[in-house]
Amino acid sequence: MSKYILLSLFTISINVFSANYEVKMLNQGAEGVMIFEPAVLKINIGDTVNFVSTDPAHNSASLPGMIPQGAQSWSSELSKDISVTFNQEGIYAYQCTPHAVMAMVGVIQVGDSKNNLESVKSAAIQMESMFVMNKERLTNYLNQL
Ligand SMILES: [Cu+2]
Repeated sequence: MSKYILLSLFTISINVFSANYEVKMLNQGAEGVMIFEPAVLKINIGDTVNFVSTDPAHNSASLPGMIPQGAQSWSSELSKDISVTFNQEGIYAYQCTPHAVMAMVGVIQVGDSKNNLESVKSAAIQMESMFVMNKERLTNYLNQL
């Protein structure tokens, strides 16, 4: 019996301390078109982000070289939700693959570490050279971290 209670308490404490966030994939958001909302998130290690296909024809995919070393990448199918749990701290940048040139991107900071922020920022400048609109959106997002 006491073992069971301990196990229950442990399970409850996990639920209490890990949070769930929702990021919508939108054609039109409060801050522009082809946009994630919210596009900038700060979360704790172990938290989960649900990328929700609010409008169709979008996805969420981590950007190679713009996530912490050794971190798990992700890529959802078009028009499908994806749930990502972040177990490694650092800065993560992601895109909507079909609308990357329109700067449909987002950033997530997991925990307090900004160890890879500078490398993500330089990769962002490279990436922004191919944006046809919202050219500084990614840098603006990173500057909010
Ligand atoms: Cu999109």
